[in-house]
Amino acid sequence: MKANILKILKDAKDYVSGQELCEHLGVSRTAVWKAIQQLEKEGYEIEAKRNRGYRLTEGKNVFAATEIKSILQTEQVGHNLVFLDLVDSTNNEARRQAEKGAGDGTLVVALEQSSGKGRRGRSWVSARGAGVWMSLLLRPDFMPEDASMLTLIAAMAVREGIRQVTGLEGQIKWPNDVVLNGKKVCGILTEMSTEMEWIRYVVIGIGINVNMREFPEEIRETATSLALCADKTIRCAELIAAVAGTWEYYYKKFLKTRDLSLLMEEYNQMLVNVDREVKVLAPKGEYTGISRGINERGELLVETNQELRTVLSGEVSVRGIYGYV
Ligand code: BTX
Repeated sequence: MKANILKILKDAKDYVSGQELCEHLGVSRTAVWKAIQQLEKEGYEIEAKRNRGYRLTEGKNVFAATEIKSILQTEQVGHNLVFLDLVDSTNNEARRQAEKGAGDGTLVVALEQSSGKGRRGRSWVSARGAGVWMSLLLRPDFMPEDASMLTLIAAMAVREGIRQVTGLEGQIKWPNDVVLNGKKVCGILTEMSTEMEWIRYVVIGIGINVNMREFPEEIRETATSLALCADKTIRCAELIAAVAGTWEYYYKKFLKTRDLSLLMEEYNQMLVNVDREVKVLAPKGEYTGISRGINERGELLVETNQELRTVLSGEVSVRGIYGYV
């Protein structure tokens, strides 16, 4: 109900009488009043005037569940929204939610992570309220070997969500980073639980540096944020809604063919280092070659001495030859 009241107040831009809100939502005046109080606690400024009703003061940058819900335009993603103040890792929380039976499309968002995770035991810096730290729970009915493509789709969704909200044109660093000005602005960690040949669930963890202005020493050279690139504060709730919407758009296309054949052309346009020399750091040793973009399975094609090698995600890291990107 809070999100509905918020939506009505946002749309009206002027006073809305308590009576109107009651009638619209089919609840009592006391219930409306209580919801307004809760919205104020979340950080909204709401004027209440006798005989006129309630009016929302515009321009407040609120990062809370109600705000996200009031602007989400998805069919499914985020309708079950778990919003936490502090959590170890939103991926861990999404897994706990999955074990308790949470459904496909559940979205876990936290203001802060105490042990944000990267791949292979690395950690992810997740400053409080300064980024989007979220995990999407999926219960797909395809095979485990198809799941690595989800990371690529999430990267497309983030890249496009960033563009919609900020106008910034990021690039994808295969398989799981989004970069701006040659620096990492987003990392994606996909985890899954399988049983025999079947996926029980997949968790796609997305970390986007939004309003961070400074980074710890060890990532200062390689990390950036949207605020630094756009030179303004960005609304996290708006970004979450945009990424959730673009995710649904791309994921639907993926489900039509269960591969990236409808997406690879667009993906390759977003990809950094296409037709340039890259270094592949594989477990059996490293080699260099020319990146030729992905195929319909999401594998990276790297040309070496007239031979076209396919690089599987998860197996390797890829670097441009001049540093991180
Ligand atoms: P990755 O293993 O590709 O990248 C991790 C590496 O990136 C670290 O070792 C460090 O060098 C660098 N790094 C750490 N924090 C940041 C940061 N904030 N910005 C830029 N570079 C950084 C990437 O793994 C996958 C990250 C997923 C993070 C999300 S947040 C929500 C969800 N919950 C969770 O625990 N992880 C995911």
